[in-house]
Amino acid sequence: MLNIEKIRKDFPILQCTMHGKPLIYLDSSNTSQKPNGVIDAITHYYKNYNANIHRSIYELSAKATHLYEKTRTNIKEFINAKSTQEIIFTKGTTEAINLVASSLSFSEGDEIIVSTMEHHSNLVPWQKLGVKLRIIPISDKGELDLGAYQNLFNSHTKMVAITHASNVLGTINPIKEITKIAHQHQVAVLVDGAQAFPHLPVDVEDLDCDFYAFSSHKAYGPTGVGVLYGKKDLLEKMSPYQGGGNMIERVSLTDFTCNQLPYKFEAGTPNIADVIAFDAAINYIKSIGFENIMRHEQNLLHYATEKLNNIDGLRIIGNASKKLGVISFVMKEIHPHDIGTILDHEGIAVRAGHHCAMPLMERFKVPAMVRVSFGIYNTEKEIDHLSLALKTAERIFA
Ligand code: C6P
Repeated sequence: MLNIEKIRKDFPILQCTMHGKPLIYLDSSNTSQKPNGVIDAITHYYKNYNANIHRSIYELSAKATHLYEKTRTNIKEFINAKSTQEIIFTKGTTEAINLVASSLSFSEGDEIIVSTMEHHSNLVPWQKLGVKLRIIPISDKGELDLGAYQNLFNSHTKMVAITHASNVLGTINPIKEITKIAHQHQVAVLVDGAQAFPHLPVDVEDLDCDFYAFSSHKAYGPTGVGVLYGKKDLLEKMSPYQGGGNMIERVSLTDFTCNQLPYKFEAGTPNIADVIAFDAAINYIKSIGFENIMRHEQNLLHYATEKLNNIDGLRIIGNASKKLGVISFVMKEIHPHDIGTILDHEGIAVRAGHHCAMPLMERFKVPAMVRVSFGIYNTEKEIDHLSLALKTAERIFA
């Protein structure tokens, strides 16, 4: 059994009060809180190793480079990639998807298959290309219609870009099956792993996806860092994303040749401190173990679902059979923003709005939803407080 009280002590922010009440943080899908090890790693780097990487021969720079590359190796092993050349550091999931959109060559008439439950980050980069998007519909429970998916392929299909887990519905999509079908049509698959990566084990070899994008800040790591995993043969064929230092092998006044992978896609001075601290976040997750994380978050999901279902006028949106610890809901007569404000005054942080998934709001015919999302530090007691606050809101508005 996990000792959650001990885990909570690793997260200094959880000792804070908001509006005079203890903070109840239920917005980990937005960004997770950070344990001491991650916060300390940032300070430690600036106090002891601050130097630019890959450029200088002095010891300080060599140390910084070593720590930066250590994170890459850790991530390669964590997601079971074949080589560190397949791990590209980006600003986050959004930049990782934009990198693929701008570096793979697309032409007029190409089609990309996406789903109704995509975050804007997995829609807009493709829309900007002017290609046609073909949409996988979802059921009222919030599950993909895989039958419809199979019928979307044709000779113009260039890519499937799909989320591993919905940030609104919590639905965990069957990526292995989706990839298998796409590959039968010789179509590459990009997986938006922003939500799944912190909560379940990701094995890119087993999934067999061609690209997998994720962010550090949702996985107990710092903001401003993310990863694009890509199969080496595909990355080799892609053009560089940005031009500048580090991504080149040789430059003349008229042309350049590219550096080898992964540096070809890492132009300029990267976010060194935060990449190094991401290593501490990965190690933190490893120290708890996904088996424990998933058991705890699934318990919270079931406990909270039961509690919320007992509140008059509250409707949960997204009831997939495989869900992350995410619950979105609406309440009769109360706007989600009002619920967010009422909860805030009780010290409870939730997200209210369109959750960067406007097409999904349209699908469920609501302008906005309230979302609670769990991390390893949440407790049933916090859910009791949430439930009580929602019941009070319901009484006030009734
Ligand atoms: N979702 C949420 O509250 P970045 O901002 O690049 O780290 O992640 C973007 C992103 C991409 N895909 C999915 C499925 C996501 O959930 C997110 C971020 C946050 O749901 C902030 S909008």
